Amino acid sequence: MRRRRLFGLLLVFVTAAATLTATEYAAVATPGRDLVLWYDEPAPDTAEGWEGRSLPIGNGGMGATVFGGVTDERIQFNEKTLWTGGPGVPDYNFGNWAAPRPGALDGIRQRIAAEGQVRPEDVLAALGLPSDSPRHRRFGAYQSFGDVRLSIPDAGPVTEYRRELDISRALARVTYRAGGVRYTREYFATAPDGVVVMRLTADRPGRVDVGTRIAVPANRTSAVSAHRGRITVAGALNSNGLRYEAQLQVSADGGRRVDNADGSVAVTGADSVTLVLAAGTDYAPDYPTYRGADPHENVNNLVTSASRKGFRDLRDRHVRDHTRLFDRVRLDLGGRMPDVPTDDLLAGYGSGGPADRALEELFFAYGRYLLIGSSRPGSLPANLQGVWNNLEAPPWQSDYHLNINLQMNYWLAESTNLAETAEPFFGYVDSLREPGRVTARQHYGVSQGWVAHHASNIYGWTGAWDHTAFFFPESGAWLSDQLYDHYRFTLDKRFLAQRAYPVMKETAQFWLEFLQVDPRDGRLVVTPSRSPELGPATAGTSMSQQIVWQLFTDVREAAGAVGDTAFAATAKDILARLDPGLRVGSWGQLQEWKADLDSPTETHRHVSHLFALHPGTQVSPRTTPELAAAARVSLEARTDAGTGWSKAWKINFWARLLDGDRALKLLGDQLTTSTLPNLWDTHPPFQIDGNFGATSGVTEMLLQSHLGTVDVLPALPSAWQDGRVDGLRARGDLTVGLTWRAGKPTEIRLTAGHSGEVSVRTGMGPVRVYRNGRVVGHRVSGEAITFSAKDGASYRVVPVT
Ligand code: FUC
Repeated sequence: MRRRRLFGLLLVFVTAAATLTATEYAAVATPGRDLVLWYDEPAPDTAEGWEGRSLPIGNGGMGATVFGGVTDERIQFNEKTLWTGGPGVPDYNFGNWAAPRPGALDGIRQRIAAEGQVRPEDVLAALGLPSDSPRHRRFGAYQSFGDVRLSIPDAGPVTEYRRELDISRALARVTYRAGGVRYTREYFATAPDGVVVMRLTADRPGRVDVGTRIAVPANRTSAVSAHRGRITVAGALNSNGLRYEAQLQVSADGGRRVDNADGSVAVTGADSVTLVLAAGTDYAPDYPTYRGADPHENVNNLVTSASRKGFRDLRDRHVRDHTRLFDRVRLDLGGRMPDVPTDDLLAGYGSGGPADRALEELFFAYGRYLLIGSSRPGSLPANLQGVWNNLEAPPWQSDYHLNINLQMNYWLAESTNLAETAEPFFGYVDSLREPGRVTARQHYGVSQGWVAHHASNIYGWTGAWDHTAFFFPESGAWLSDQLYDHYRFTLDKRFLAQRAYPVMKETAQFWLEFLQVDPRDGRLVVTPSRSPELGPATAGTSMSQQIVWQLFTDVREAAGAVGDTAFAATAKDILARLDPGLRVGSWGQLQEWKADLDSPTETHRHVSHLFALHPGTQVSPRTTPELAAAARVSLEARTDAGTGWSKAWKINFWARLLDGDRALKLLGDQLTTSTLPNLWDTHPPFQIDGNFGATSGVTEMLLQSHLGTVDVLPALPSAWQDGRVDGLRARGDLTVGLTWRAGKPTEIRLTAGHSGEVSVRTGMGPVRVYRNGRVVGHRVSGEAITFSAKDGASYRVVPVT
């Protein structure tokens, strides 16, 4: 409530006087007050309780989920590198054959040229991929590390129970009264110290009693010990011999601590107890062995040095680190957070009132929270479940699906000002090149470049699976293009020259050889190609062409920027001959295939042929209205139904179609039908891409820049009449804040990281541009204005009233 009043005050400031600086805004707005998920009961200690009700904390490499049981507390935890499969499995093959089989696709290509299409099974048979049964034995799966279990004596009936997750500070808390004592537990996963920290306190001295142990799944060897309050569990996975170790330091303030022979530690009569947990494996991201040092020393050092720091110091360092990222963006849609638990808030969504807006703000911010928690430099990227998995055989191995899911995980990274979180993603894409070169030769006889298919693990799996749905050699092109987008957002030439361009060029080299001339029209096409995960194998499937078009368009631009003129010319030549994958079909739809095969009743969750609309740049109502209209027809036909990530993608599509009301409708559908009580997205089951995709979608509603112009409030829903957002990023190294009233922007705040021309579609009519209170000249062209920005300077654009 207080926040709303302060925000009202803020709006008065903004409209009456000049803009506030970020610091002034932070001082009056007390952001974060509403950014709390809370519940009045523990999460049940069941699979459903984990999935739908436990509360996630993470530091990128490690994740943990808090159940909050009063007498039996479970903190399930993960570390990203604990995977079965890979080189430790005797006949690990990276998804390749023992011997190269170039020319494997020749017959299929000839048949497609003659007959137009073949069954996906035929492609699979031609490739003759070795089976990976039983159940992805070689590919492996991400593993639960284990559970920290706390046993707490029953202190009598519990009142005032509250379990919460403050996402603005990345702190989880459980508090309740029992037997006249208020008990509080705090939990956080800290990136600067590399550990998970928990503390139990009571408001009366000597009242903390707790038994502590670590339990690990049965699919590994394990030796457990407790010595001076340090629990150590170590062993190796049965699947692949990957060594693992977890240590938990139990430190009591007062009371008595006992190390038990079974590896548990008990504390009685303490004022408080602090627990510090670290975990690791001997995984290393190095092809082809993927093994490094035994985890013991690192885990031991992390726990020892964090335990020395003390709880408050650890918490301060953690909150500083988290808020440095999290506080960069603030969104206010006019929400008013009611005083109800988050599961009730979610269940009550749809009234259209300020509680809906509050949930939308929270859900938007939660996507950023989850990305900060599951993707930090020095670790692997966020997988299908971020970093959180409670199973030995998780859905889809909790892997890296590359035919939309991993890409979607990072759609929000640049636009919501969390570029650092994409570092593990960039590193991962880069790491696929080495194994991917072998696969390019093995599967296709392609001598240059690399390829990956629809899914990968942490052990360089770049071959295709022995399953028809999974032929998707375009994944590398799609992934590489997100490295280029980092350059477009930051204009970081060094990143372009040293990181993005080498990956993009090598990806393009694969396509130089893989593309074939379609004998029917002489255009370059991908053959065989499929629309993920639907329909026959054909030549020139729309998504394949659009992805390759985007890659060569961006490679051409990038080659120009780094001075590789020869390759820029090659890319130009390919683009002149490439089928762009854009056709309007018989019922007005954007065709999914080169031939008009689309069924108007097909409602498949993948809407792959709209890649050109989002995340691609080929189709837009601003530049290609007829194609955009056709995209709309296709999207309508697919309906608003879909799994979690599918709805999230549709938010982005509708935003790119500039239809804010429909985008909000999809966001509402996602909240009501694809979101669990802990606000995790559910496919079903839990899959984190939908969280990330939704946050990206909300951002696309407020700000777009993919066409080179800063497009302000391009898809503002009529329900979001008044609002404010700060700290979003636009391509061109711009940080953008917006204020709007009655559905119209009233102020645009831009800070330029580079000097240069800035174009803004203001949506304001005649405007003035100010820098430090002085008017800056601008040109008007159509609905956009252009002015010259200076590196480091801030600008304010307001309507002329
Ligand atoms: C793709 C999707 C599925 C699922 C899986 C992890 O294959 O088609 O729906 O999301 O990834």
